[in-house]
Amino acid sequence: MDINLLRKVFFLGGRKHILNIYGHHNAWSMRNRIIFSIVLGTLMLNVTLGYLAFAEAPDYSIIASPEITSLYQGDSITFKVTLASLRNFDSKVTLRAAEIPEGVTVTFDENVTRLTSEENVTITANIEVDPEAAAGLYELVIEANSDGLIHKAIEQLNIIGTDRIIVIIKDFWYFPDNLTIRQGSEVIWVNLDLTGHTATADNGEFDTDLLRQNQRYSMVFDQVGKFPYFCVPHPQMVGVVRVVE
Ligand SMILES: [Cu+2]
Repeated sequence: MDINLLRKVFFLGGRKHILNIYGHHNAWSMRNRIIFSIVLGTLMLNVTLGYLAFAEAPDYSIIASPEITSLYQGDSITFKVTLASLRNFDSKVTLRAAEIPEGVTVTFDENVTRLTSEENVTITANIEVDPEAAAGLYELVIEANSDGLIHKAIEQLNIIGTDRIIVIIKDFWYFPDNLTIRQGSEVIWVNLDLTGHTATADNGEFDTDLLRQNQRYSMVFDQVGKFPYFCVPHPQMVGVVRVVE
């Protein structure tokens, strides 16, 4: 049998240099062109199917506003959760607070709502903070669920300390590292690490000096303002105390 015929039929041609219209040799064999076409075709098909499966499916969005809510220990406040239909989404949506700090309760005016493309749905959420809840800046995660289609919104919750607030030093960090307190409140830093740490104000307003394990230092903040601080042996450890009226 003619070996050249076999090569043509089964694309075993190897390097068949074809002269193109510019008279240059074309290094691409017919087999490479076919493989390239198949790969490109498959990729485009995948992109198309992916687009149809995800982008075109009805969906919805959720946002919480305002982005950050501040309240005192023992207080309560409301914020808004807005749901919007995308691509004619029309279904029941259930809301819940998925992640909340200890001592905080979140309730919604409506837990279940029907969302249609007619209009956005805005639900009022109520936050209640126990007087014993730890002051600090937290993230509240609000989860919406519609038959397993889940979306989340994050509400920043700043619990303002009103009396005596403990900042734990552990694993080379301050907890909370971002603290707002009412004027005249006391902050106590307690070091739980084996390693010694300090909380030293950038501008010299206070300095705990080196705290050994289980040692503590107390400071009453009488002046309104923002007091960033850091750890002298580990300057990457940083925190801030904000004092409000
Ligand atoms: Cu340190």
